[in-house]
Amino acid sequence: MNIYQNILQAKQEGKKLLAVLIDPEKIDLKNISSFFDKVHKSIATHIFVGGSTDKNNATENVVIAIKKATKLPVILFPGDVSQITPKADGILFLSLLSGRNPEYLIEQQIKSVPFLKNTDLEIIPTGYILVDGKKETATQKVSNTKPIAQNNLQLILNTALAGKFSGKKLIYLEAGSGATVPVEASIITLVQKELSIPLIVGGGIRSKKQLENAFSAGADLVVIGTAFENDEDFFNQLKK
Ligand code: 1GP
Repeated sequence: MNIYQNILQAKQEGKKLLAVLIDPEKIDLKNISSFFDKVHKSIATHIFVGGSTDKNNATENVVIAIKKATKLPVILFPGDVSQITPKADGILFLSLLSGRNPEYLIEQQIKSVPFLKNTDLEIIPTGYILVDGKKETATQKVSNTKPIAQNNLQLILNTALAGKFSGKKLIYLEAGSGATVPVEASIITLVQKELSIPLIVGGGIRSKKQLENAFSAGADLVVIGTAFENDEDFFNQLKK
């Protein structure tokens, strides 16, 4: 499976993608089969696994259980090096470009090499940009970085383009998990117009309308976590 090629192809065909974000600290593995029954009836195309922290080192077991429950691509979205497991299909190899903390720009990436180099994980270089979602998010606290204000369009755009020029294959525009305000449509449109590589958008999207707004503004792939954690019936609104 070539995850990135599939994302590129979907972008070329104008097919929109939806990732369900599973936080290993929060998922109840006892309910995993009924959870995936709902996922499979929905328009979800990808499973992301990760969180800002994983205090119980649950990621690997969660990924193993997910792989048994679905054929959708399972992609690590790790908060740090401890959340890397070879049992997934791929990994978003993230650099927190909106921040100025070397730990999340390059240190964690160097520390991850011994865990990555002998795996079959598809490694997808991803520029990660945190914008202000009007709530102090876990990403902000754990990474000890500040999000970019949503009215600072030029800085958001230049950060995304600096990521592209550095060779990132994806840009992930993030308002932070549980954000009060998702990334504004105008920002998505501006970045998408200039970017050409696929654009992921996430954080604070909890209604079908907000999902459609992000897609029509230009997001190629939207990530939703909290809304599914709070109410699995949300999948019923997103049926195929
Ligand atoms: C967080 O973008 C993801 O990193 C998803 O955010 O949990 O708010 O859906 P939510």
